[in-house]
Amino acid sequence: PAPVVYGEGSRPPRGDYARDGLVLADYTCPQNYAAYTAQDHDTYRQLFDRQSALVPGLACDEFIAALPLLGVKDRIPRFEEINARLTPATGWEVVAVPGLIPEVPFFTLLANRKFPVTDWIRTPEEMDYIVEPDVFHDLFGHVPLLFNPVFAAHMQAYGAGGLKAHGLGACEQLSRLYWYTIEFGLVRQADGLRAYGAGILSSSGELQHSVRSPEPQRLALDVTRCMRTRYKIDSYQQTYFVIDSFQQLFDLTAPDFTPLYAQVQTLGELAADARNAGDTLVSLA
Ligand code: HBI
Ligand code: FE
Repeated sequence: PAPVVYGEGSRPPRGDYARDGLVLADYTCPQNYAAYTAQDHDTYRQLFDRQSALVPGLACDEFIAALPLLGVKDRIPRFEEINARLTPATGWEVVAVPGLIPEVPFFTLLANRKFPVTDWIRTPEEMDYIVEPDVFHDLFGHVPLLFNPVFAAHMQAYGAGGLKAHGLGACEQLSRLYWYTIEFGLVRQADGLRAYGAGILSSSGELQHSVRSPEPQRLALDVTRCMRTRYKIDSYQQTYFVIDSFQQLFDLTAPDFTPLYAQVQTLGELAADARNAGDTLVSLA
């Protein structure tokens, strides 16, 4: 299959896409549960135990409330075990994919409330950092918030918007919105800043950094500013975008983005750490 372009830079997908004809046209494949080794299950259990101990006070309330709904945590879950709870809750279904997939199949799955979950897990050597999403990043980072009706509706709308963006040649701009919200977004709660982005929630180091460090700048989410802002895929973010609620995220991203894409073209791109007049800074306190 074609190499997958993932946002700002393409990298060779790691999964086994030619799995003797088991990878379908929509890039989904069966979760080959028997292929997991005892080490794979142990890696999942260690990651889950370490990360769930870190989330109190750093992850948003909705994530904390939904995390137990993943069910098993001492082994890699069977995706149908998760779907038994997820589908009745918000109509979403977890489907297995061999890794990063091209943007149109990705958006198409989201638009149909199917969340693509990579079916392999990292090696023990990659415990602290992995470039490409694996089953732990996808299940621990992304799936709990799919139990939240407003966030689940946003994710479906994002998929539909992605198919429109593809038609407009605006996927790179939309991938920045995905990056700075669904992957690395922060939310302001009454008791302070919390993480809701999957890339943060599944990272042992960035969870603390994103919510507590004075180093990065934090901006109130403005969709145009966000889509102008380049990002790096292999270091902590230098800029985080903050929402006040998932309802606000849904409302901000509901309108047709066509005029915003034009504005982004006119105003031009900004570096990941750019300071820009007109930004609304969000303080740590
Ligand atoms: N594929 N499996 C998978 N998971 C992702 O999160 C993903 C993808 N392909 C493309 C992609 N994300 C991003 O480029 C989106 O912004 C489209
Ligand atoms: Fe992700």
